[in-house]
Amino acid sequence: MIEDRPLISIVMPIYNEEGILLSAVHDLLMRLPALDRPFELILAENGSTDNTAVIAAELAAKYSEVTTFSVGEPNYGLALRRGIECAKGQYVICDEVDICDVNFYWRALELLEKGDADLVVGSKAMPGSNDRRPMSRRAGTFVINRLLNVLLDFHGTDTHGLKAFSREKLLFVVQACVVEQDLFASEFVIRAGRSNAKVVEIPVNIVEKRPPSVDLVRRLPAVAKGLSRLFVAIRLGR
Ligand SMILES: Nc1nc2c(ncn2[C@@H]2O[C@H](COP(=O)(O)OP(=O)(O)OP(=O)(O)O)[C@@H](O)[C@H]2O)c(=O)[nH]1
Ligand SMILES: [Mg+2]
Repeated sequence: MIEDRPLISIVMPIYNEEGILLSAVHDLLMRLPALDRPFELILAENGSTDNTAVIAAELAAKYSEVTTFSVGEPNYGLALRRGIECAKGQYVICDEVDICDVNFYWRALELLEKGDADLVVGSKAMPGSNDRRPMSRRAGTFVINRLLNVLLDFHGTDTHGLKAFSREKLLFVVQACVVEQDLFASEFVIRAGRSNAKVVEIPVNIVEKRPPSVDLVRRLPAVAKGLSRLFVAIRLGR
């Protein structure tokens, strides 16, 4: 039975994932009890054109720990943000359906619970990491990170993907973010780093359960727009 307030909220944006959603969630639900902490799993859907929303609703009906919502058009950042805002847990873990890395949860929770971090970022690009995605995706991550380093004075090695944080300490950062789509996750990490929060990167092993669902090239206009908006907001303060 779910407790009134879970300790951990796992927020997972989902979009056109009918191929792996059911098996990924079942697999995750089998492994989560080992954490020995009450949890909730929030499936944040928007704009899917396949059966993703229906499967998510069925999972929510079947498992008391699972909830789901759908918000309008495809928008990764908006889904993540809404999920974080409605999370009930003290700690929020952001994961992706093609990753579901419980090993990251363990390591991140240890840092959060000891007070050694307010935000733990799973880095695919720091020493010790092992990113087994296709070369084009790794190149994309490299280019985005260099742009964030140069344009936004970001000092870390990755912003997208696995994250865990104290909701109480970082909700104000989420609410200060101005971009949606893919760059929301980057803005969140960068703004957290510019606040007083303790941000710690840890290396992760990435093996995706399927190839990326959104074409890299089709994402470029939204990423370029988000980067210029972020430059104005963060560097020029407007
Ligand atoms: N709600 C929502 N979820 C999305 C959207 N796009 C992607 N997702 C979800 O976000 C997670 C990551 O999506 P992927 O397509 O694997 O993105 P990725 O290529 O791994 O991203 P990188 O690791 O940065 O290269 C998955 O759980 C997707 O279902 C979207 O528009 N809306
Ligand atoms: Mg992926």
